[in-house]
Amino acid sequence: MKTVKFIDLRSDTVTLPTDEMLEAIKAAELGDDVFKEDSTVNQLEMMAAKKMGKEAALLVTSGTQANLVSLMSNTKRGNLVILEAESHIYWYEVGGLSTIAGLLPWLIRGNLGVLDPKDIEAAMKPKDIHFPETTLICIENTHNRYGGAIISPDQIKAVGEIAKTFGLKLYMDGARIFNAAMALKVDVKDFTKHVDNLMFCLSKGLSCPIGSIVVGTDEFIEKARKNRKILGGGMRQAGVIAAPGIVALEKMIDRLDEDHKNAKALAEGLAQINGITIDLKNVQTNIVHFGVSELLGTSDQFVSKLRENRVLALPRDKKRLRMVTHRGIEKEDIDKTLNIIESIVKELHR
Ligand code: TLP
Repeated sequence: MKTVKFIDLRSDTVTLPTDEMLEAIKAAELGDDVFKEDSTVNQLEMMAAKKMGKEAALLVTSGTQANLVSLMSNTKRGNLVILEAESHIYWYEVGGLSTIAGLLPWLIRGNLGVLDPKDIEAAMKPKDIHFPETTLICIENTHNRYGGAIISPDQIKAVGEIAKTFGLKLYMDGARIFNAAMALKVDVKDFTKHVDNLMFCLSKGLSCPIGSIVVGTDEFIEKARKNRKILGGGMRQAGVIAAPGIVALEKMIDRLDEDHKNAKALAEGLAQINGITIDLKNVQTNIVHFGVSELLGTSDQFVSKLRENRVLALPRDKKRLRMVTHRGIEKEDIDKTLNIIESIVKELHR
């Protein structure tokens, strides 16, 4: 039976591996990575560290594990961690930072995810018996809940400077950092040089089936390796995960530009449709957020309507939807999606 094709705009996590990735998995030299003997993993980790301009890297199972391992490796239990109020770590990672890492989140609202150094300064606690010790600031780039907004190298630098002033570490959830670099047409190191350590995902726009990578100093990565093991993330013949990761770093970064162009075309098309609200200047990478008017119903209802027409999206909140472009979504899928939305809107307005 032929499966019906959906235009899946829910997330770039739905991307499937390329044929070259599947071939690379077959051909990969494998070993036991807990003994550091999987040469394919070792090769990927070396490549990743070099690309990010850091000493070492560690392959982990997911973005969530990467963030948790990094939080644990940057702090001690009972520490206070400064996070942006809409951060993925705070919203979508099951509170692991508190339940597992034993950390107290201190939320600061940024401007499209960009923290103001003055707000960080104001949040700092004096050395006093009542307060936990603040040790870490986390930023997210691109910023998921702000629709893929970019934090520029200069903005990171400013946060890095205030972090240094107070003796704090700066960590970046860089799940989509290559999207940020592609959009600004700069080297990824322009961002990473201002943070102590970071993670990025292989399994999103880069199309790998599994995996994220934590990057930082040798000392930090050794701690991260131990914390990954505590979390049950020590893997054996993990070269089967690393092999597509190598293909991704070599071949999949440049094509992110296409996703950004498609996101822009989608956003511009949506802006023409009656009852849809969208802030075009906030569509900076591959994520598109848009609002639906009262007449079009709630975002859940609109998502269901889209699904009936074989377009998949996610509700961002009660009145807004999220669509994400990625490999496998072509310009013609964008045109089809816009046509479908237009006809749904016409029908609902009748
Ligand atoms: N984000 C997913 C969902 O969890 C919402 C998505 O579809 O966007 N950091 C950032 C900035 C992320 O966007 C995500 C995934 C993660 C971390 C976690 O990665 P995974 O899903 O691999 O645990």
